[in-house]
Amino acid sequence: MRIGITCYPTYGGSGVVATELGMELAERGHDVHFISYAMPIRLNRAHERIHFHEVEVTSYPLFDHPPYTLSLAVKMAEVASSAGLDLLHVHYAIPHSVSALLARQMAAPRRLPFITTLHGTDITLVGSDRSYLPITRFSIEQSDGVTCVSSYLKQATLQTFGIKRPIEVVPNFVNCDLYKHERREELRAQFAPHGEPVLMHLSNFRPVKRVPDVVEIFALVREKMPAKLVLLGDGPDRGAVEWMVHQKKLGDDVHFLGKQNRVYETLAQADLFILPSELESFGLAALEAMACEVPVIATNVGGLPEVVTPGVDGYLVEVGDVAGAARHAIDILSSPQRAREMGVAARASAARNYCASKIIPQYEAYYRSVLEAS
Ligand code: GMT
Repeated sequence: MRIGITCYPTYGGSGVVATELGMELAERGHDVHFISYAMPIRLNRAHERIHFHEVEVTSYPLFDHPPYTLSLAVKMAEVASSAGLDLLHVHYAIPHSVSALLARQMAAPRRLPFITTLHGTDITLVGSDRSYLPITRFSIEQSDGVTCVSSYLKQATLQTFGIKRPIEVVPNFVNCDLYKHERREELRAQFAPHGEPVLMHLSNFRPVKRVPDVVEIFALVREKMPAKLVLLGDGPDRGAVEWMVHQKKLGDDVHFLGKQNRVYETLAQADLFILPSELESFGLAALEAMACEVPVIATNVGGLPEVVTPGVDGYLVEVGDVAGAARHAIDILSSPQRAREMGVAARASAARNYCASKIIPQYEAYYRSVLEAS
C-alpha cells in the first residue's frame, strides 16, 4: 500500500507511535509518506520506502496565526496525487483529521480515505475543550476509520463525544528487537558508579506527567537506600524539577539526560521505571521500559491498568500517592531477585501483547478493511 502518515513530529507519544508505525510498515514493503511541518524526531532509520514531505506555512502580516491546517490539507492532497496514495493515516485528531477531511474532498473524484488514530489528550484534554469539541467530533465522525490506543480511550471518546460510529482499539506497540534487556556496564556506570539501583523516568515534562512526584518518590527511596535517578526527556516543567532537585540537595544523585533518540539504550540500564501521571491513555514509555525488562510503578489511571499488572510486572498507585509509590520502589529494589522476576514478567507481557510484530498486522488488516469499505 501507499500510505500518507501525518503526526506531530516533536517529542510526544503520538508522534513516536506514528513514526515507529511508518518505519515498521516500510520494513513490511509499504511505501510511507510522512507529511508534517518537520521531519519526525524518531525517524532515525533510513529506508528507500520512506519519504518525507514538508508542509510550509506561509505567513502574512494579516495572520496572527498562520493557518497550518489549510497548508497541511493542500500538501496532503498534492502528495496523494503525486505519490498515488491509497489512504491517509493521521495521528492525533486536532487538527490533522480536519486537514485530512479537506484533502479527501479536494482529491475527489479520486478516492482518498483517511483513518484517524486518537492518542489521548486530543480527546481527554484538548478535544473536549469547548472551542475544539464540535469540530473534533465532526472530523472523527467523518473519518473512514477510527482507531484508538486503549480500551479506556475508546470509552472516553464515546462518552465525551457521544459518538455512535465503530472505533477499533489497536494498542500501542514496541519494537521488541530494539527494546530489550541489554546491559551496558560503561553506560550504567555513568549514572551509578558504585552499582546503586537506578530509577528512571521518561516523558515530555508536561504538567500531566507530574514529574515533581518522581523526585518526591526518589527522595523517599534515597532516605532508605543508596540509589540514582535518571530523567529522560524535556519540556515545560524541567526548570521547576531541576530547582526541586537542587532544593532537596539531590543533585549528586539525579541525572537529567534531556531528549534522546535511542532511548532504548538508556532504558535498558534501569532497575525501575516511574510514571506518576495524572492521566495516560496508554503510557507508551511504561511499555518501552517493560520491553527492556524494567518493572514499572505507575498511577492507576486511564489505560495504564491495561499495560501494568500489579504485583506481577509492577505496581499501580493513586495519583499523588508518592509515599505508596516509594514503599513499592523500596520493596522491589531491596530484593534484586524480586526485581529481576518482575522485569522478566514485564518483558514477557510486552512481548506477548504489544510487540510490533503483533500489532502492525492489525493496522494492515484495518487499512484493508477501510479500503474495501470505501
Ligand atoms: O503524553 C503526552 O502528553 C503526549 C501524547 C501525545 O499524543 O503525543 O501522548 C498520548 O499518546 C501516547 C501514544 O499513544 C500515549 O502513550 C500517552 O498515554 C498519551 N498521553 C496522555 O494520555 C496524557
